[in-house]
Amino acid sequence: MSTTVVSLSAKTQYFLDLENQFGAHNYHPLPVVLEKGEGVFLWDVEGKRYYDFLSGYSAVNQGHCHPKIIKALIEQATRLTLTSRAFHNNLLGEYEQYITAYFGYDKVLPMNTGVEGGETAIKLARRWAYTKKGVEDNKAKVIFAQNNFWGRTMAAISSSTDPSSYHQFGPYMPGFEIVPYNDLVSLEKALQDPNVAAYMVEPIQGEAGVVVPDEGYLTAVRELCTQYNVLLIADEIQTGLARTGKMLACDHEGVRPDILILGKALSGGVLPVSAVLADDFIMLNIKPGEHGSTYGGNPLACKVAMAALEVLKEENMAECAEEMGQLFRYELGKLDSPFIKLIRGKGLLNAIVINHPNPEAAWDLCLLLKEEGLLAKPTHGDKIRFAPPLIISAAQIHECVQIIDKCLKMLGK
Ligand code: PXG
Repeated sequence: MSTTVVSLSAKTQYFLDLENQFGAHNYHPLPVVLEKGEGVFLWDVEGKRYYDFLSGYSAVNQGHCHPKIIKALIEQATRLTLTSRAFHNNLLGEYEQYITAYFGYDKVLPMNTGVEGGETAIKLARRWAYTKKGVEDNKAKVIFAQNNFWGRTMAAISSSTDPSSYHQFGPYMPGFEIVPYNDLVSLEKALQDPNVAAYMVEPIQGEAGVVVPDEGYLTAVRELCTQYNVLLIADEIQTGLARTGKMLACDHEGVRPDILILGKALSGGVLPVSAVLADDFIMLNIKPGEHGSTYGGNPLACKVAMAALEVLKEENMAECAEEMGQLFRYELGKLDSPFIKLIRGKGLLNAIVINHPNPEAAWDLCLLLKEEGLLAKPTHGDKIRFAPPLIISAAQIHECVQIIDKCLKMLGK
C-alpha cells in the first residue's frame, strides 16, 4: 500500500474526476494535470512547474514545444494537412528522400503510431520470407525477446510475455516465438529453423526497465541473422533519435538492421509519426493496395518530421544526451542511497531499480518527486525511468539530482 499521501486541489481533482467518469480506466497516471510545456519543463493547472523526466516516453527528445518544430506544424497546418494516399502531396517525396538519406536506407514506409510501425515491419518480414527466402506460405515465424514491449495491438500483445498485456485478450497471433533477451545461444537455436523470417528486438529494452544488453550483443545478433538469412528488425521507437547518445542505439555497435522502426521523437512529441526503413529487396515486395494507412505520410507529418530530425542534428542532441547522461549517472551514483539497488542506462535513457521493503516505494518516490517538482513514472513496480528532454543542461541535471536525493531521504524505511 502506498504510504505517501498527496493533497490535491479542487481544480486538480476536477480534472481527475472527469477522466475517471468519462474515460476508460486503462491507465494509472500520477495525480498531476498538465497544461503547458516548454523545453525541459511542464506546468500543471495550478501553475506549478516541473522538470519532465519522462519526455512522453521519449517522444519529446527535442523538448516541449520546440519552436522550430511548432513553426513547421503551424505553417503546414494552415496550408494542407491530409490528402490520403489516394493522391500525391508535395511533401511526401521530399520527406522520403530526406529520411532515407538521413538513415541510409533505400526506402521508407510512413505510418503513424509506433505499434503500426512494428506491425508494418512484421508484414514486410513475412512477405520477404515468402517471396525471397522461400518459406512456405503461412509458415513464417518471427522471433521476439522476452519482456519486449512494442505496443497494444493484437500482434504486439501476442508477442508479449507480460500477462498485464496479453491476459484475457486471446486468441493470439500465431507464428511468434520468444527467446530470452541478451542470450545468443537461445537466439542461435531459434534462428536455425528455416521458417524464421526475422528477429525483432529493442537495442535497449525500454518498458522492461531500460535493460541494456551486454556489449557486443547487437553485433553478434547482426552476425547470426546474416548467417541464418534472417532479417534483423530493430525497434528504435524508444531508443532512437539521439536518446541513448547516438542517433540510433544500434550505432553504438555500428550495427545496421535490415528493418528500422522509428516513432515517438520522429515528430518531437507533436503528432503521431512513425516510419519503417528498409532496402528495396525487402520494401518492394509489398505492392500497391497491400499495406497503408489514411494518415500515413500526410503532409503535416512529413513537414513536422523533417523539422524534428533537423533539430536533432542542428542542436547536437546525441552528443548532449551522451554527455548529460554520463553526468546524471555519475551524480546519481554519488548519492549512495540504500534505496537505489541499481542505476542503468545509456545517454539520457536511464532507470533506477528501487530496493525497499515497501513494494509501493517506487510509486511513493514518484509522488514525492512530483511534490518537489520533478515528474517521473515507475515501470514494473520497482523501476523508475529517468529520461528528460535531451536539451537539459548540466546545471539542471545537478538540480534534479538534488531533488532526487531529497526525495530518497524523505522516502523513509
Ligand atoms: N516500441 C517501443 C520500444 C515502445 O516503447 C512502441 C513500440 C509503441 O509505440 P506507440 O506509439 O504505438 O505507443 C513503444 C511504446 C503506452 C506506452 O502508454 C507506450 C510506450 C511506453 C510506455 C507507455 O502505451 N512505448
